[in-house]
Amino acid sequence: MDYRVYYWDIPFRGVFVELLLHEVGASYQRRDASEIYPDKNLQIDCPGMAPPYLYDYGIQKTIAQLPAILMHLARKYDYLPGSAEGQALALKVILDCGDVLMEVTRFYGLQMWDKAAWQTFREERLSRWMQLFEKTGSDYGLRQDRGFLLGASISVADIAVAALFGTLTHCFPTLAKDLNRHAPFVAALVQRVEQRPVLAAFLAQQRRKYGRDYCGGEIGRSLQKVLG
Ligand SMILES: N[C@@H](CCC(=O)N[C@@H](CS)C(=O)NCC(=O)O)C(=O)O
Repeated sequence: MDYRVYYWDIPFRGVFVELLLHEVGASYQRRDASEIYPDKNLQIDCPGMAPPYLYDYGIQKTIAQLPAILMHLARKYDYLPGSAEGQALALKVILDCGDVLMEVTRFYGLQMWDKAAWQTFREERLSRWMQLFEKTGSDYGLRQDRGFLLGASISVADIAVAALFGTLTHCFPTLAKDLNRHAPFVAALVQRVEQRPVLAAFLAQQRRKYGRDYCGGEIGRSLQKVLG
């Protein structure tokens, strides 16, 4: 066994970690986040405020913060571009994904969505986020039928973008047309990544288990209400 992943029974942030682990062929056991959060938060290495957590058997340490987990795995399995610039950009893409998650959930449910607020967000910010990923991909050679977000080979950025937009459009199918309109190359990339055999098998099994559940709590219900 290579890793343990601690997360809730939802895809949201956990799917980023699990997709990358499947992509690189690492073995892991999924554990409920409540085994660490909140009571044992301070007992892990570099205490993390909230899940996901990754326990790495190789170093016998637990890592928190999704971007740190993805960068750790990406470095280990050579899923980063070679140049310093490319590596900074990969981290930037991961952080962008995290920002989108925060915005979609209104900073973890600080406020609930209503139809008007959602519509404004969808038209003004979500569309811009999509265009921004599309611009990055286009700049690095992504096309409708080929390529990756940051160059000629797959990197952690492709996995992150698939985890973000693949999950969003699966859970809220109406958003597929937004992605196709604002980021057609990214939409095609997400499909190509999701169709990689090892990822397709994992996603099929996860989607059977969770259905269209995206994130938890009241904000999850609020999203379903405006988008369902
Ligand atoms: N910045 C952290 C955010 C972690 C986070 O917000 N986790 C959520 C689930 S996705 C949670 O369980 N939050 C509970 C809390 O913050 O108390 C990361 O990227 O890993």
